[in-house]
Amino acid sequence: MENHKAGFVNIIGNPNVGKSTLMNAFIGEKLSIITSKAQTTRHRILGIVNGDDFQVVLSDTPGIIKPAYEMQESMMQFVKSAFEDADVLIYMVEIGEKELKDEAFFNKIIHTSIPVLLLLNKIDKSNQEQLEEQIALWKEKVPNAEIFAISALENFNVKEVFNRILELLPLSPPYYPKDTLTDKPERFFVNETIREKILMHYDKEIPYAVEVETEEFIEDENIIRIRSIIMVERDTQKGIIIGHKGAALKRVGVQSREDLEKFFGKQIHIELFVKVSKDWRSNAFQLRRLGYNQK
Ligand SMILES: Nc1nc2c(ncn2[C@@H]2O[C@H](COP(=O)(O)OP(=O)(O)OP(=O)(O)O)[C@@H](O)[C@H]2O)c(=O)[nH]1
Ligand SMILES: [Mg+2]
Repeated sequence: MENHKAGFVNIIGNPNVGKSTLMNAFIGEKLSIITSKAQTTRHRILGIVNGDDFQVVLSDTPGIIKPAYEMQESMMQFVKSAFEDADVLIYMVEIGEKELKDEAFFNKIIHTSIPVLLLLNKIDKSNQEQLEEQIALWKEKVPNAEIFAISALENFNVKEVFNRILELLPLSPPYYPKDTLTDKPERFFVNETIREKILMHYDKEIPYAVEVETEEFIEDENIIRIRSIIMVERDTQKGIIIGHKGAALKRVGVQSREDLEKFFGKQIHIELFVKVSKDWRSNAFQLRRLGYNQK
């Protein structure tokens, strides 16, 4: 145990830059949901990589935004907490991006005493010239960071980043039992999988007006029976989610089932219901109940 290394590696950055894609690439499992829409991640999700002599506790966080309603305020609290307990900070940017929309966070990053790895992501979409220009730009903006050009999607340079993390981690016993993969319960992954399908298939305000809650998760030897509630803010949204003759909701159910069967390695039976909970995104009681921390 004397040579054991362990620590927290926290991933922060603007929405949609690929933070969750990176986390999943490190873990080798689909822990965090990924979509092309901004604000896909709403919570802080831990993903743990265990080795004989190390434990890397990664944390995926929501993209940094200026909060417009209470749920987003709570999302930014998750980002702040990720700052506070980091042993290594990963600041992720994507090709073509200029800087963090939130100046206060940006200042924290450039002045922190924690080692910062700046990951320039999505380089599969760039050419050599653009890449060099971007690296020079970020060197100037975040002089305290080590820069890695990566593609989280194509798993390019991800291993190199991981090796560097191992070098930077302090000597420490593990924080979690060595077979732990995440801090979130099974129902969380059910909720998130369903929410991912909703983000993928609906537009405008719908993705942001939806929260999912799993009421029943009953695991038998060969099958898991799930009943989940899709919560929306308005009656009109309920109609849109269900769709003509229930076809839209059915598609969400079928695709969620397929993903969850892979994730849990068991047959899944899933029932979905849609419920209106007026303005839940600004309702302190609902937010607390749904696991968003309140000040
Ligand atoms: N071309 C390319 N696309 C990527 C790469 N990494 C992520 N993406 C895509 O970028 C989009 C956003 O990825 P996410 O991992 O959900 O991004 P995020 O930073 O977690 O986003 P939020 O949770 O909304 O803050 C998805 O469509 C990904 O497939 C990459 O290396 N190359
Ligand atoms: Mg994310």
